[in-house]
Amino acid sequence: MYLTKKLQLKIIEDIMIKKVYEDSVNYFQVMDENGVIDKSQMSNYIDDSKITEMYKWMSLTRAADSKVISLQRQGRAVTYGPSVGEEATQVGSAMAMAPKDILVPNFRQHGSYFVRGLPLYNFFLYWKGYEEGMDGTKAINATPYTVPVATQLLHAVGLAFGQKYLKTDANVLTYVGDGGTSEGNFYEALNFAGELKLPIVFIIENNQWAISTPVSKQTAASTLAQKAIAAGFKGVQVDGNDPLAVFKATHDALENADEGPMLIESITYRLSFHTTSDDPTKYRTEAEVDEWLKKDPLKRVRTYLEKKGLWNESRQEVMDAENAKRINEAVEKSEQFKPNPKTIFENIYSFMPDTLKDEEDAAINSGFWQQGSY
Ligand SMILES: Cc1ncc(C[n+]2csc(CCOP(=O)(O)OP(=O)(O)O)c2C)c(N)n1
Ligand SMILES: [Mg+2]
Repeated sequence: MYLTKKLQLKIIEDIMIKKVYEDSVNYFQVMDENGVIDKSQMSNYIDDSKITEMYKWMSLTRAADSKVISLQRQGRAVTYGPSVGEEATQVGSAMAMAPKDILVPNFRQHGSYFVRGLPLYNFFLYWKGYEEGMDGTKAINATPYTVPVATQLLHAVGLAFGQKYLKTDANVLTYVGDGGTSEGNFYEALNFAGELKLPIVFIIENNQWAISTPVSKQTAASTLAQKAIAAGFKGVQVDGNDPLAVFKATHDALENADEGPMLIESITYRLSFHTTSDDPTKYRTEAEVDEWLKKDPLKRVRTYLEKKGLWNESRQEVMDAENAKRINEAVEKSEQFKPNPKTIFENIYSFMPDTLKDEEDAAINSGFWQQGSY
């Protein structure tokens, strides 16, 4: 019998090649952009009072965000990366944590900090430029903001390893941006977490941009969630502008974290600039932003609550006024803060090297600041 070359190859392929691995990534949403809920997808731990709470946290986050931007524009705050548009990812996930769990953010998860209980005073103090603001993270089981992209992931993995080793029963929740997934640290963290089956949940806050690099130029992979597969655990995509979906994915992942890690790719959008020193009009269109404005997490949750009779304009006004009052008080308090200039020298090492001591003495002697006057 004569067999074409193609057929011969096909027979060889059938005999010689077997599929050794296959996986898939699911995407899910609970509340759509019109505020309509798919009840079959809803977490048992969510009810209308929780949804109202989510709305309040997201609103506080947005209000605090615009306050720092305004302060920065007046020279009263340092460079700041806003979270506007990303509140559902932050609030939805942080609300799924137990108090004992540990939060390891990057530099943008302001909403997660608020939900965990970081005082507004600490937040504004930090963004005024004082590291002391981050002292408040100890009390809320969180690590400070981390600016070097993706480095927080290995810290998070170390913390998760510690929890497992010490059998504390606490889990770790950490975040990384879409850009951060191209860092070596990201792959190393996933690999460790997978191999050691650590109690950790990774959230990729995929806001579509890494400064001016769009996610389409970040990777050839169709999803970022699939990157978990190579590390031996599951990845899932959620609508990151839907706090209910983010809550559910995070809650499920934390509940099963004793069996190992989970990667959640939260699809959201950075509605504002990367930081106060960026101008996004240089690299993206207004039409793109307009499309995402329709998916604004605050808008959809408010629509839902209003339809249910749980929210209205007068409640909104009361909440806005309360938020503004709390924010202004915190800003005023942070502006009273008297920094200790010695921290420039003393916060670097656990001990004071001689060379640094010499620099400190020289600074004092030069009258750069008067010792004891602070
Ligand atoms: C190791 C490192 N490289 C570069 C930078 C400069 N940088 C700050 S944020 C950023 C982009 C991060 O994008 P992404 O991970 O998507 O997070 P997003 O800012 O969108 O929240 C870059 C390149 C940095 N801070 N750290
Ligand atoms: Mg990004």
